[in-house]
Amino acid sequence: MVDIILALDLTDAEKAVKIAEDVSEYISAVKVNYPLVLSAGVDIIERLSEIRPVIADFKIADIPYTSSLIAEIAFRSGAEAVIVHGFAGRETVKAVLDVAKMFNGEVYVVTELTSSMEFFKNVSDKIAEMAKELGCHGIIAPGNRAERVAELRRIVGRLKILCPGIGAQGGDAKAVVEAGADAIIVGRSIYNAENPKKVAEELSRLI
Ligand code: BMP
Repeated sequence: MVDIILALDLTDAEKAVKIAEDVSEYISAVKVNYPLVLSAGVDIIERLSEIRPVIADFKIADIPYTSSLIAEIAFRSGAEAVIVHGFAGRETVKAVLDVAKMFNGEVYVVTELTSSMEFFKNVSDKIAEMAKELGCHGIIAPGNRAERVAELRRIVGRLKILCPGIGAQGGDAKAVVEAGADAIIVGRSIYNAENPKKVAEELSRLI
């Protein structure tokens, strides 16, 4: 079973909540990122978590101490999972994992970005290995590069693989599912659609 995670990169809290409600039956979680939290406030996490579990995509990438503070705010606000940048190093990822354990939360590690491989080449495989070694819950892998999803799957074994980059960034949902994704992360293709519910329903049928 492959999940759809809704990426709600909106700046209007009411619109965000409405779309999450509209498509809730087709999604397994809502991913919030800076655009929504910085405009609506961190309380939006709790509000959305009444609809579906929330993944706080703060792409934490700081020193371990600061990273643990960010993770703690996310979990205290009701997030079920946080996303951390693997390039920040294992001490940072470990610090976030320690906080997650206190909240029974999950940690997902960004291996490489969908938008650029400029500095990730030769690094992302090592990040994936680290995520597995440390016992993270999963990784974020590029849904617009299905061949990389397949390679990263070989590295992380049974860890979860969540893939953004579907639709608006050119990725094909079916191809990443065949490559081994556990979930696709979809934003603009759903929330900018005239009928978000219809798009979510079609995507769920497709995968
Ligand atoms: P969209 O479907 O509108 O392209 O949104 C993709 C979402 O996934 C955004 O929230 C973005 O921050 C996130 N994301 C990404 O696109 N590529 C990555 O490599 C990692 C991400 O978290």
